[in-house]
Amino acid sequence: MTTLRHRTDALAALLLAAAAAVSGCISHQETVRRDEDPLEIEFESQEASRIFFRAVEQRREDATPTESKTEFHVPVLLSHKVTTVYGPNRVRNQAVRRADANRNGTITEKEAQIFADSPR
Ligand SMILES: [Ca+2]
Repeated sequence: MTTLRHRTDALAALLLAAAAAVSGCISHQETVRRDEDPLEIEFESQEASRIFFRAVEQRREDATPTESKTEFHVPVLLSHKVTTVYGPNRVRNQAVRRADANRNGTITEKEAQIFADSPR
C-alpha cells in the first residue's frame, strides 16, 4: 500500500522535474495591426475640410495610442499575450461618423465646427 503511494509521489515528482527541466512555460506574444478603409466623405467647402482635419489631428495628438491587449496565463505552463494596434484610419473614421451629423456623406462647415468644439 505504501509502495503504491510512494511510486505515485515519485512519478509526480519526476513529472514536475521534467516539466521544470524543459523550462516549464510555453510563451506566445503577438502584435496584430488593424486598420480600417477610410470612409468616403465630402466637404461642403475647403474651410469645412480644414476645420475638420485640424480637429482630427488634435484628437490624434491628445489620444493615447489605440491598442488593446488580451492576456491569458496558466502559471508556470502557459503565457499567451496578443496586442492589437489600430491604424490612423480608425480615428479618422470615428471622427467622420461623429461629424456628419445628418449622415448625408457631406460635412458642412457648421458640422465641422460643432465637431471641433465638441468634447473629446
Ligand atoms: Ca452632413
